[in-house]
Amino acid sequence: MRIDVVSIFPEYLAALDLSLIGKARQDGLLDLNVHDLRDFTTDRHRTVDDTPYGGGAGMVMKAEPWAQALASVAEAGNSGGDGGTRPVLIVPSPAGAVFTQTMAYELAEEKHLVFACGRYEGIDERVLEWSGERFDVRPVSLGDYVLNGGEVAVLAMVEAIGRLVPGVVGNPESLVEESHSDGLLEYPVYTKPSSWRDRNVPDILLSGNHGKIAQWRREQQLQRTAVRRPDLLEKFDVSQLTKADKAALAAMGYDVMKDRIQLRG
Ligand code: 6GU
Repeated sequence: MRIDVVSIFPEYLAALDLSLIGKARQDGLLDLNVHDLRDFTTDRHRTVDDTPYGGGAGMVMKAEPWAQALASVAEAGNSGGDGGTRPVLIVPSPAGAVFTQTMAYELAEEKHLVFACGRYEGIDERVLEWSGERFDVRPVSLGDYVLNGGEVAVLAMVEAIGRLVPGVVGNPESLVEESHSDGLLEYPVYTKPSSWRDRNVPDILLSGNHGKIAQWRREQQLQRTAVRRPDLLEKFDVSQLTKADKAALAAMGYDVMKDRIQLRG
């Protein structure tokens, strides 16, 4: 997979040299390129922003440096020259659609992702319109809070997407049993020693009874999701529930209806 990131703070993205994603780059699984937006300006001051039309606080990112940068990375990614599938342009913004694990899975299938990191009050809207001619444009948000720019969001998204690219995570089994992969939060985990500061690992995990352990973990997932993320439980696919799951949910005060799970009362 090829990934291009355009930012006025390319140093922010240095963390992508580290750990799993850094290794994937070294191994040639991820072809990650970070570009400085200012390299696409033509004035002496390398200007990337200006005052907003209509007035108001802050500055807006100018269109032309973005057009130059995006045209350049679109061209660089089109090495086949066959005009195949359009690259996806991800525009991090608190005004975007919320980034989810499902979105990460979909984006992990793409050949070429481009991230356009806005700063200040955002990028001139005409850039997004213009980009639609050569990119599949997706404004994406991490959640309902405000960051100063897209860079930190890109670190999160590249990590979430990159780890799903085949070969990046050494043991693909570890992708199967993790939070959100099946719509539930992960069960709690423990390691040695079995007794630590008067706290013991649950007996069941020391029992060697793998059927019972699997059942306990599933119950923990349901319970944890009910307490921490009732919104996830309420949109959970009921057809994925076993008889034992339904019994566990009933014991926690949930009614399993035909098409959804609902808190009793
Ligand atoms: Cl993707 N960008 C910015 N600037 N702020 C955010 C965000 C993204 N997601 C949540 N807040």
